[in-house]
Amino acid sequence: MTGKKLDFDAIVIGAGISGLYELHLLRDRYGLNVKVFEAGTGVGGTWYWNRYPGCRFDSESWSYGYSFNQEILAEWNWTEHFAPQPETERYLNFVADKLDLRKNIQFSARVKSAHYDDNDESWTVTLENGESYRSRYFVTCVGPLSAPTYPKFDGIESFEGESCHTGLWPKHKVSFEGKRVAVIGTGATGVQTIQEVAKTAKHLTVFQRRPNWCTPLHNGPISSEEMEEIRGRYPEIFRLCKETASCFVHNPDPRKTLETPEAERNAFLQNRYETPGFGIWMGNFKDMLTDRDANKVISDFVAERIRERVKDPATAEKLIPTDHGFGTRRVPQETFYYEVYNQPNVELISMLETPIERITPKGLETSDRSFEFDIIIYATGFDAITGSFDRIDIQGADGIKLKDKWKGGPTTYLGMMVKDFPNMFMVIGPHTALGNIPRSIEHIAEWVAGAIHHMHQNGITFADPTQSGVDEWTDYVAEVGEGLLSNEIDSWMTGINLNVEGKQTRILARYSGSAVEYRRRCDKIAEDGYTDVTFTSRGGVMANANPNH
Ligand code: NA7
Repeated sequence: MTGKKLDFDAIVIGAGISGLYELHLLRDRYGLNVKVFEAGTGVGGTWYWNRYPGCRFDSESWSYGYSFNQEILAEWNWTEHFAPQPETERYLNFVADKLDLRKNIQFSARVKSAHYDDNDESWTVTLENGESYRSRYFVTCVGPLSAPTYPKFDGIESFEGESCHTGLWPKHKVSFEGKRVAVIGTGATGVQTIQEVAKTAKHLTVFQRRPNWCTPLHNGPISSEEMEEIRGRYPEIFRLCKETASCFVHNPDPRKTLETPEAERNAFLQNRYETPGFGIWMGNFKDMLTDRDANKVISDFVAERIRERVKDPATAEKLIPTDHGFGTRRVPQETFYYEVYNQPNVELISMLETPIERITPKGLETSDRSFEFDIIIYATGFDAITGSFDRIDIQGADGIKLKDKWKGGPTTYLGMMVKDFPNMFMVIGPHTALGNIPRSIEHIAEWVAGAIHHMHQNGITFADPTQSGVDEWTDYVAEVGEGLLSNEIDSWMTGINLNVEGKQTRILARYSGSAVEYRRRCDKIAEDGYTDVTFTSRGGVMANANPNH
């Protein structure tokens, strides 16, 4: 043991939705000395970085905000059912002020490395500016979609116009008026960007590789009377989110798709198509995401809607996915997205037919044409789930690197702990329930804070999950993912990112079972005294809370 003084009880990385709540819990509920390091200049995480035009929720705003604080619920008014990014960023600033969180957050502080010290059971966290701090507990709140990735096109640096990645969007206003704009990528982000840029750009060229199944968001304003009515329903809304598999307000329909009479089925699908938000994805026939024939029914239904909405039949066909069924990749939610392709100022280029070969100083070249642009927008996604961990040099006991440990895919305990990375906890790491994410965040942040409090209170200085606990959890994550069509498809949800070396093979990136069962298991483990976690106190006294394990 070195006996060096620790700077903090806990260091948290990230001041997004997870980090803000974790700080509040550890500091205000449990009285710990906490420091948060945040790379941005403000709070918000995802909602700080993703300030691209058209960025907004796909979750109902009123089901997305924090549920733990009555004053926040009473005082904050959402103005749209699916709030735009500026409103969400304002909301998270409001929360940070309300809970007086800023004083424990160091901004513009990107973490470069985090190393566990076996000698005194602490973590040393080093920032890019060279500053270094030590703490007993180390909590990652780095977000599952926070490591933006660019395509590896030749000449990408040579472009003389303006170019931006949606996940690193500048704070200044980018005007598209009179400009020739390219958007590369048509995931959830690209779709939101495209429908916004198309409103003002002189010309917009969309470069699409694989098309996605997009469905209408049906956003609308919330009047002050309606907000009061929603406020009255908060207990009911959050209870419902606790009961659904995905933490959304939508529940799947238990009927079997093919056993439902055709007319009734079509009426239901039409109703789903007209329902705001993810009703069509999370609140559809239950077998749609597991049964290929059922999935084909809904895919055909949505394909017909695309054909109805896009005037040019050839363009419509380019927009209809043929390599995956509806809902097996993340469904982008749209507002007149397909109608954009009826506008004379918008052109769709299928990169499956004519791939981009290089970026040039004036624009880009595909296999059959060259284009000139004033602005190129990269809506090319993220090195998801493990990517934000990979970007930090995280080393556990005996200098083992997390990146190496997870080379063949992550192994975790409850998605919150990793064997040989003692005293490290993850809020939304791999193998956790995602869905309507703040609902999962609240639960996981509370579990993690509870475990840390347990350690702190009992003088426990070392916590590491057992190998058998990790194996069991990893097997369980695999088991609940079986039969789910989405796990047979390449997407960020299965850990694929063709722009990142080593991310070409599908992995078990997330827990794809029910969030209700996820929480039940985690809570039972905590109640039983953190089964399958080895606890020790400095000086060698075993402090395992559960004598049976
Ligand atoms: P996504 O969903 O990963 O989408 C990225 C898009 O960019 C997708 O259309 C990709 O095509 C395309 N892409 C990525 N790299 C390339 C290259 N090299 N060439 C051509 N096209 C490329 O990211 P989003 O940001 O839209 O959304 C991520 C999540 O954030 C979203 O699900 C929400 O939960 C929030 P591909 O499909 O790989 O052919």
